[in-house]
Amino acid sequence: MSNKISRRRIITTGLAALSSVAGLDAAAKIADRYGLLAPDHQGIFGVGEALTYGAQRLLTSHHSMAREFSRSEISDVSPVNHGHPDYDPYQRMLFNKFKDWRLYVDGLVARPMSFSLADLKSLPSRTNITQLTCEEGWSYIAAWTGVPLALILNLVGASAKAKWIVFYPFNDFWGSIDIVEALHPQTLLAHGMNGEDLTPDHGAPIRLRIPRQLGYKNLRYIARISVTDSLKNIGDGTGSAAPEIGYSWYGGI
Ligand SMILES: Nc1nc2c(c(=O)[nH]1)N[C@H]1C(S)=C(S)[C@@H](COP(=O)(O)O)O[C@H]1N2
Ligand SMILES: [Mo]
Repeated sequence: MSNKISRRRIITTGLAALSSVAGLDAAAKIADRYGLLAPDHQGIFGVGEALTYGAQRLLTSHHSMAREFSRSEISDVSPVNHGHPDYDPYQRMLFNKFKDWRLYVDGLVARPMSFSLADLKSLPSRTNITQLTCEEGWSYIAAWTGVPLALILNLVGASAKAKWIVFYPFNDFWGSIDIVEALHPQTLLAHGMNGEDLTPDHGAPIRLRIPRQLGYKNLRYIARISVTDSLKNIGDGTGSAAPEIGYSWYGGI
């Protein structure tokens, strides 16, 4: 409890300083209402993370869009960060051209569903030409085509209580995003890149394409998506595998 109060005070002080119009009380109410605490915040480092997360959420709102580019700006080379998983069951799925693959969507939903790749490709799609930026210092521009994640969440009837969307890929690099990011119009379950099917190295059969966040949030080779109101009991409770290797849960750019 005391831990919660002190965290809240630090965060709301930061919000008040940033927004300047809001007094401390108003900032406290906003932080409470939106639950502006990143799931991996803890101790002294967590405070910085929570502040950035809370401040960006207030300042950028639901509607801020990542920059989109023209076709002529698509990069000639699309780097790959480590290849696709070289072990079963991914290799088996790949061998069968993902005919046996299904995307499972479960959790706080009215209708748990699974989708074949053909199902996903038959849904309305969008193409965004955006930049993928890796935290290691490289980036490239590509055209990603896929189903808006919001559409999938509507199909399965995600609960109004939904706060986090958790992604389980074929490797152990699982992760999560919040519902605001999940419903953002540029957030795609991408099955295509530069007019072709997604290659294995770029995340086949589908990857999360979330251009407002750094490369490491753009999870590849997804097998299952789960909707939840709490990350506490998932993994170590910090919302992804990323904090375990030193990356913060929030990768906004
Ligand atoms: N499942 C999974 N997704 C992942 C990764 C990973 O190791 N496993 N690496 C991430 C990182 S650090 C980056 S920069 C991007 C790279 O995407 P690309 O290889 O398609 O360029 O994928 C991200 N998605
Ligand atoms: Mo990355």
